[in-house]
Amino acid sequence: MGNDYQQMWERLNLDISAHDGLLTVLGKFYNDIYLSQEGRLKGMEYLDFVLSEVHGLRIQELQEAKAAGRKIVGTFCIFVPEEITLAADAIQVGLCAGAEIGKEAAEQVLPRNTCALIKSFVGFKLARLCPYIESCDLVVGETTCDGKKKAYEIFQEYAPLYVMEIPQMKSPADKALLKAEFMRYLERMEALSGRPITADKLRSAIQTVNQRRKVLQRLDNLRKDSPSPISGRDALLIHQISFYDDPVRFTQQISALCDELEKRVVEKKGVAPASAKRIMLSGCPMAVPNWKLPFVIESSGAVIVGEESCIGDRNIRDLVDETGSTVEEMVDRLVDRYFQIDCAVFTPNNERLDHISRMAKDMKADGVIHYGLMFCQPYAMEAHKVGKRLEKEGIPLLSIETDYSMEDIGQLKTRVEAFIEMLQ
Ligand code: BJ8
Repeated sequence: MGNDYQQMWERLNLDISAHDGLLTVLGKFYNDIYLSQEGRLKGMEYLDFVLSEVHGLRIQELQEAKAAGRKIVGTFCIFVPEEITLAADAIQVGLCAGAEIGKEAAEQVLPRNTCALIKSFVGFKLARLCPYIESCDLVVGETTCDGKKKAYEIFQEYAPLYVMEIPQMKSPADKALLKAEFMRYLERMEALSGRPITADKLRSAIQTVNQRRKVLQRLDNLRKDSPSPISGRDALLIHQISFYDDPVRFTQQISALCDELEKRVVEKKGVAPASAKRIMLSGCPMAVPNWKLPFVIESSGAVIVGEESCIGDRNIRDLVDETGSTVEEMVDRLVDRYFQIDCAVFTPNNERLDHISRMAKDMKADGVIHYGLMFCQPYAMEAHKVGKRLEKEGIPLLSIETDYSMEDIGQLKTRVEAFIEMLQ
């Protein structure tokens, strides 16, 4: 990246020297954690390219789309229905960030005991580090955890924010609330884009997003095989990039990568020996470039075979029924699908326990590592119930809480190595 995009970044009012610092750290991190892996799939070259251009070419594409009249919508949660965004001819991008770099700026306006994910997106905005946020015509927040919903009150002073109300329970009244909120969002998107959302457009958007989910399901299904044909780091990166890339192009590329994976499965060619312990991750989402724990796990000789997380299985598990014929019917089908999301902000949330247990068995995981971001109450509290359920099922669990700093990496490594040793 570099000079070619300098003018674009200046136009977006980024802090150029801080942004250069971010790209340098990101590049080094990527080299150490990704490019150092051996025997990677040829198809990963596309992901390497997208990541190397994540603040370059993709931002340029967004700028070109804006110039052609399309709107850019940023989100922080998988509850925001991308189908409605796409049906308004807008582009949706994920804004969750996984780096510590804006922390100081964030702590000027947020309490220090706020989870790293929230601090990161607020910090990226305040420190002028994120070309995605700066490209957005609308940023959609949601009433999920308390940290996020209160942070949006501050964030809206700096960005064009819209807040979607997400229920916290799963009664029929909650479902009706979600539908009302999806209809309100649909109207907001029509107003933003100046284009009506027709049944044809919504149907086509539903198909596009379903296709992307299906290809990611195919990827994760192939990880059930032993030896695992792809590293957990690479699979996580694919899930992460699904939040930034053009959905149609991404689906084509990952489909080709899955063809390659299928061959590996037939040849029994794995990224680690069949004896390597298989670990499933469960818990908070890991946004780019939060690769710390996956790196610790895989550099300790284990392989990650699944992510029970919003950047992972929770985002792709359910498809939208494509049979609706009117806009309202299709919104009902969307609500049916999104209402199944088992985020820890819901109470009770026992479906998640069932999913974790089923997924661990499907993926033939030897153990589960529950990943919580420090100060994330919903997932920290739920870790207790996850522990009890897995104990009953005889599945070993290690529960970890961490943030985006590198200070605890030695301690994490010791705990993870001891856990893997215990699985032998
Ligand atoms: S549907 S998981 S994307 S809310 S880690 S900010 S919960 S304090 S990210 Fe999430 Fe939607 Fe749920 Fe998924 Fe709060 Fe916890 Fe921080 Fe979190």
